[in-house]
Amino acid sequence: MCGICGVVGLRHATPIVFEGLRRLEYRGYDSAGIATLVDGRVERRRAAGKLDNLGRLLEDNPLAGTTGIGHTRWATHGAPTACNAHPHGTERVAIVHNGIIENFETLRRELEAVGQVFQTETDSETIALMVDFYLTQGYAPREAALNTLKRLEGAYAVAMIFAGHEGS
Ligand code: HGA
Repeated sequence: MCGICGVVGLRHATPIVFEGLRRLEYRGYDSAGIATLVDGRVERRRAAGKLDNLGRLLEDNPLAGTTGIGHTRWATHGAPTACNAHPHGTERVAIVHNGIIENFETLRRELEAVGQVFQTETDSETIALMVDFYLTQGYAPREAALNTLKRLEGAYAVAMIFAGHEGS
């Protein structure tokens, strides 16, 4: 079962989020990832397999920033690959998701029709690309998130970070 965690703080976020994911390991997972805001930009690191794989990736490619989200994934939609690992997102937003979006196929078709390009096989990426779509339409992050949540069917928990919005 997935685990999600996030931090908005003054200290380096990655070690805190990583420790949060360690504490969630017992739930079982097939891949893991972390996204932070670095100088206002969304940056992600994701790895298939054990958290140690993500740890090695982070040693080679450290992730700065004081705002971050993390995820341990137990795949329901899409193979357990690094590409399908959370966080999902664009240059404007990154999200982690626990649960299943029952109506993701409908939402995916809608988003593709307005030009959003999917990179994964997951139901979760629909959340990221719908929030991203609303952001491009001029909605503020909170409104973009709320508009998106209204469209989701299923059971879920989500955490999001927004480019240029540290501390929220
Ligand atoms: N449906 C998402 C998240 C899976 C999950 O919450 N597992 O416990 C996915 O497949 O990535």
